[in-house]
Amino acid sequence: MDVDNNMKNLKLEESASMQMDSDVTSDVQGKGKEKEELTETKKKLNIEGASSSNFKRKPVIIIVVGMAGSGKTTFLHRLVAHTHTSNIRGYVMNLDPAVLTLPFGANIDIRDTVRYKEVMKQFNLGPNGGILTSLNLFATKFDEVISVIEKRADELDYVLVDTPGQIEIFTWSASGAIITEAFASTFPTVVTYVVDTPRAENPTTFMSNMLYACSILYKTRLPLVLAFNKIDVAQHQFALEWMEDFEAFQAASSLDHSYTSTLTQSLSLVLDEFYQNLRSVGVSAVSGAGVEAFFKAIEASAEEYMENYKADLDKRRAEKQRLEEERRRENMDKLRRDMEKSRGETVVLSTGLKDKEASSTSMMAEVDEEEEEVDDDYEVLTDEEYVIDEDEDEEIARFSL
Ligand SMILES: Nc1nc2c(ncn2[C@@H]2O[C@H](COP(=O)(O)OP(=O)(O)O)[C@@H](O)[C@H]2O)c(=O)[nH]1
Ligand SMILES: [Mg+2]
Repeated sequence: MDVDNNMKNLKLEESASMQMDSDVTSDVQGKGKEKEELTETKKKLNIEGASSSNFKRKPVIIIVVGMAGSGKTTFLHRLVAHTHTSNIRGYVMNLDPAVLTLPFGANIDIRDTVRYKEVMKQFNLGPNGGILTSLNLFATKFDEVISVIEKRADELDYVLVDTPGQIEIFTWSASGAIITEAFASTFPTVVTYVVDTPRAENPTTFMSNMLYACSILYKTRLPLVLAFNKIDVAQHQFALEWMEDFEAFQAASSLDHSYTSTLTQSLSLVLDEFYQNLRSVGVSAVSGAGVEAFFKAIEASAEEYMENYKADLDKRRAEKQRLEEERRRENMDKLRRDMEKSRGETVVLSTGLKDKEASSTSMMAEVDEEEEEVDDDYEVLTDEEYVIDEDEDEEIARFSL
């Protein structure tokens, strides 16, 4: 799996750094533009309205997430090595802009597109802000990434995706959601949550990992595979036991009488349902143990994706589209009524952001053209502009869902 020249041709770097260099003069401006671009990308990717007709059964996308240091990158390296020896055709994507060296050659690397240190300097950000902003910038070009993979779809079995060290940067950011949804609406997508097994021997650490994995499952609504990593150091049998039998977990956590232990015990009851919904495998990124079982779990999850998740995704999309159309129709009716009321004459619409007193009279006011131009308390919109504005608001509203 050598570095793919196709990706280089995309000139992602050029466009992203152009965006950084040009009119971004302050944080606020930068963020606004970023948001605009993300919204635009979402439109381009057609995430909301993607039809299932362009959906492909292959490659299966494996998004690897997990706490910092759990071994995501090392595990990915192991998976890449496995694909080489077993004739599996795969693509590797690195989404961690801050990683210094990668043990594998990534076909698509965020670092080829965005320079994280430059982003930190230009936007005056700390390390986490820098990683997040870099990911946002990359997400604005994600439609191009998807089309590169689409072109290669027939030649690929898997796309392995490494995510930033700090889990929340990917799992709780708008760009993480955009990237995940873009994948999931085009290919079968499975999330792999990597657990640091030796550390998870502590019941409280185990519980924080499970809660995190659970929240990712419900947020992404994608099949999830738990990869208990580092089994060369500690076997993961205890974890399987805790997941199957909450009494065993309670017994282990009751040794400690702190508040967290009581909370942890209660949570184990809640998570019972969650445990039924996933597959878990023990792996070692260092020794290579469990990799075969891992790929089997991925295959089964991809099947499950096609059977359940895909249908659910289509249903959610159709429902969202229906609601949007309804909202749009209501807005159009409102606009028509307003137009009838004004009998075709220009009216001043309130932006809702300005001085209340002024806005209360704004709808009634019939203002003369010159006055409108100088008065920046009001925004005069033509019918067409009004409709466009509504659409934009909706995009932003959907985006924050
Ligand atoms: N013993 C052992 N160490 C591992 C294994 N996987 C990763 N590590 C170590 O865990 C540390 C963090 O790994 P890394 O892949 O950078 O974690 P990431 O932040 O999740 O990408 C490194 O020192 C790795 O050598 C494993 O399976 N066994
Ligand atoms: Mg890493």
